[in-house]
Amino acid sequence: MDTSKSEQLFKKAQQYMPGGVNSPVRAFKSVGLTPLIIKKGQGSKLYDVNDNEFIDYVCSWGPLILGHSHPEVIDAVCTAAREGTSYGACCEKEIELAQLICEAFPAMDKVRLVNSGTEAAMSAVRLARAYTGRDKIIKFEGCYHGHADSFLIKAGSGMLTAGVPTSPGVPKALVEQTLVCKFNDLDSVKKAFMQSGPNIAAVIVEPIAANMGLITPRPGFLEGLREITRLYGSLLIFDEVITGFRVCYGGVQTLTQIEPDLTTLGKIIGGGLPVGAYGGKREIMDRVAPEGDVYQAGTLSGNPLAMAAGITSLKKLREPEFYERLKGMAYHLTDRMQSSFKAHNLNYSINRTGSLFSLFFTEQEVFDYESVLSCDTQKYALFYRELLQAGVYFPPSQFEVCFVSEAHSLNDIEKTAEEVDKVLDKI
Ligand code: KE4
Repeated sequence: MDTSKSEQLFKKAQQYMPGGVNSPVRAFKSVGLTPLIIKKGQGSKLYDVNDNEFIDYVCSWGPLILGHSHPEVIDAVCTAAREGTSYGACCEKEIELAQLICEAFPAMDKVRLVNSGTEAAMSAVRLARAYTGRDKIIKFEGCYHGHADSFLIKAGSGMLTAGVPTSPGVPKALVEQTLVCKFNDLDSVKKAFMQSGPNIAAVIVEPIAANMGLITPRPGFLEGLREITRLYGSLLIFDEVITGFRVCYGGVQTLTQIEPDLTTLGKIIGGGLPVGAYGGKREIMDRVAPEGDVYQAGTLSGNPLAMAAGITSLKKLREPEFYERLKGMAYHLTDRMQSSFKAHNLNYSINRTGSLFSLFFTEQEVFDYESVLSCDTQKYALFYRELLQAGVYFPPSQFEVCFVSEAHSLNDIEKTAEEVDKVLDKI
């Protein structure tokens, strides 16, 4: 496969941007390749600057549940753009998106729109600290809530990929305010609350972890978090930046009926443009300025362009059988891959839920951070490189998840399954 143009352009990128990228996980370091420079996304496909075509399972890390350049989303963005891209003032579209989100999340009386998942999570934590008057938070090993200082401790996603789960530059005083527990291990949470309970403002959790590969909560784990936070008067924050509108027209909280105090969203609600959100019960959200005294702001928050993309996308997700169709495609593919593993006497595991899945190159059952660390990342890198050559674009990290979009056809699924089988022959 000729990727010469990507290589040339990436050299230039490295002159002007650290690592040649604007987000580390795109750097392809862990899979030992030069990143592809993408020219176009269309439906389920990505095209690089050498016009190589790939079936895309990254989908911009989750936002593109409708696939690339969905005609109705593009039309809505173009129409909005003709009326201006940002007013720095209230607009009707932000009200419409806020209403759509609150109607889809019963635990949300009110929502504040921001520009990224990081902004959403950092603002939700600030709000929880103000509301409770406490400073400490609990996060989980391998979970990722964006790059705000308080979260860069034993974090997942690009940090886990780079093997640097705790970032330099975070002041010790802040690190001490973040307690790290084990996902799917309630005892580790109980221990933290016994030690610091009265000082814990919030527990923030990805209710389905998707930044150390996909890990679903064991029965009782989320219920236990809800119970212990209530007991100690701490807030429970569900970080649904990935799972929001991905696992259903709502979130994990909709599927489990477990109501967090605050929810963070991103990705899908922006339809591919930069949007994040945090929301919850009125008595908490009314502490946010200018209603309350907890400050948070943003020049481009609620801009009409991003709102148009988000509104159009969410309305498409309300179509009957949307999520059932998506799950059907993803499960068809993962069933085929599971049988390929077996046919090659590989006891590797696949975790899946709805249109999300992860292949884990380990013989162990993967249910927490430790078991994820047993993965053979070199083997994943080899698998990745061969699959890319075959025209299938998986996430360039063992610790990210694959996404299926509405644009993925049965042909895409069959081709992917066949190419995975051939790659397993090779490696
Ligand atoms: P952003 O600031 O990247 O919009 O969102 C941060 C964030 C918050 N919470 C969860 C659960 C997330 O998954 C993310 C971001 N996800 C990663 C991929 N797993 C973004 C990809 C990247 O960093 O380039």
